[in-house]
Amino acid sequence: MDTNAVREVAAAAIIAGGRLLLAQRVAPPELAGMWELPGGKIEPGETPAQGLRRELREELGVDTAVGDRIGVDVPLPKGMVLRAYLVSLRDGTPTALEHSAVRWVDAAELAAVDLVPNDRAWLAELTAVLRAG
Ligand code: 9L3
Ligand code: MG
Repeated sequence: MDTNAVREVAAAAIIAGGRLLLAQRVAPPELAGMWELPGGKIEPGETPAQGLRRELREELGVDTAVGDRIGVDVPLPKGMVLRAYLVSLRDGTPTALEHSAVRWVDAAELAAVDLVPNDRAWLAELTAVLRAG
């Protein structure tokens, strides 16, 4: 078992045309139906950018470019940490391959959406980026 390394879960803030892409979780039961920034666990041997690009190919069927971090580190159970990255689309149309739906939201819609509790830590920064462009 990996006893030293902090396992990172990376989440993507994909922003285009002043809107943010959200994906609707199907599991676990307490999160099903809620919206999140797509992403997942970085595997040993992957950089966060490599792992997040892989997750976005698997979950959304898109090729992406991973940019700067945004917002705070969010502690998760079992010593994991959740981090958000600004991500741009390079190829493909985001499709819900592992979620029940995807949607694009503007700043006002983001404020009203049922976002998973972890991701609410980034609301202020996400809203600022959306309002800026
Ligand atoms: N998680 C929270 N917010 C997110 C993502 C991508 C993930 N935006 C949490 C949910 C799980 C854990 O991180 O507890 C692992 O994520 P996944 O592998 O279920 O996507
Ligand atoms: Mg995931």
